[in-house]
Amino acid sequence: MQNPTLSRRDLLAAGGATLAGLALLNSRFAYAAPLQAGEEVIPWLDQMTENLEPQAIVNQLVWEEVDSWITPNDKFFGIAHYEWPEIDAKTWQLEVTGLVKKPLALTLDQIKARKKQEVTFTIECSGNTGLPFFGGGIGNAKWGGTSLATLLKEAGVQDKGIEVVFYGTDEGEQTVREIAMKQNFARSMSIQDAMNPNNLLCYEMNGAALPQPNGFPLRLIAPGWYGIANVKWLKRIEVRNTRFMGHFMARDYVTIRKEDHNGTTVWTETSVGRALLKSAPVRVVRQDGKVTIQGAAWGAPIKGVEVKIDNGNWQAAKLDNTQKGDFAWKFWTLDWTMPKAGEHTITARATDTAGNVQPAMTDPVIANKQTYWESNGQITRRVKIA
Ligand SMILES: Nc1nc2c(c(=O)[nH]1)N[C@H]1C(S)=C(S)[C@@H](COP(=O)(O)O)O[C@H]1N2
Ligand SMILES: [Mo]
Repeated sequence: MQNPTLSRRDLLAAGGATLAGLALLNSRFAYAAPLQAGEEVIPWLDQMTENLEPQAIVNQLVWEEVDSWITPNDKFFGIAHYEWPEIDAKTWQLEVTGLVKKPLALTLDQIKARKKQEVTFTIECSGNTGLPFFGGGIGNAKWGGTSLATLLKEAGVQDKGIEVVFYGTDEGEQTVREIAMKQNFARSMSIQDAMNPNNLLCYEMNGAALPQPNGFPLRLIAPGWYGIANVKWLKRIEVRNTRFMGHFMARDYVTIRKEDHNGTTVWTETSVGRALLKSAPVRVVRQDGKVTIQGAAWGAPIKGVEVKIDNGNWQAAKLDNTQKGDFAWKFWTLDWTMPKAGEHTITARATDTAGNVQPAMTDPVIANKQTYWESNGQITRRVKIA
């Protein structure tokens, strides 16, 4: 354990010099494993992940090592802002409280006895690729659980209820105006968003019991939302009559941006919520002298991906349509014919079925963003062809 007290927050506060030092701790790039027999991975020259431990971010995805569409549980990233609670499922209960006609308290067995529903969903931390050492905050899993909307309907939301708050078991202290508050990790949604039939009270991940780092015994899975909305180690769901302004809604995970309004610059602060269209080159491989660029695209139903090598034209990548799911990443490939020896850049951009195009890094929506959240700009990686 290199640095037992180093938290993500410390890292962010520490700034550039420390980050450069931390980069030296990284060693995972040496272990890039071939995807298929005979395939040789040509490693990226640029670094996207660093294994800093123990800390708030664990087990980052190593892009070069991705060898399945489903990310195995033991290779799935994990994030905890306060602590990693160990919960005894025998004594644990989920409370449904607040402005409901019939408050509920359910054991894990009672939740598992309800109708089961599954969704394959690529969960990405909204901070992913927004920081130099954090590019592996993403994974794709098949989540199993029971419908949140059905449970809320059973509890019966009162007419004055407008907001649903999800509280984790993990707690920490937040200070606002010198008032120190001990509070649970919490995020909220409007009633309408909470009632989306895709939302799961999830107890299963890739067919196994939800692992402890990913929220055992129960977590919210909100397909189409960034990681932060998917509250782990759930303990209480509460319906309220005002918008909820907890730390992770209103102070952290807030995107600060300069926007143009009729020629004047206005500053905006928005809470991180729905996932955004994004793609990334996964790795470059060589087999029998043939070079292929492999990648992934996610964040919205994907219509296409284009790839630009150096300053060349955008070329259409081939989508792998064998794996389906509007909330899951799509893999793609591009044959790289006759690459010249030397260093190259590879940039990917995705288009969704609604026609939106993933923004360039220079697009004002990205360039005028002052915080690292929601960094869905086009990703460029560097590679050297021998
Ligand atoms: N209770 C609780 N839930 C949480 C968090 C947390 O710190 N506490 N982190 C969130 C963040 S920032 C992300 S990106 C996702 C990550 O999910 P994973 O750890 O299963 O990959 O969990 C979210 N749910
Ligand atoms: Mo996150």
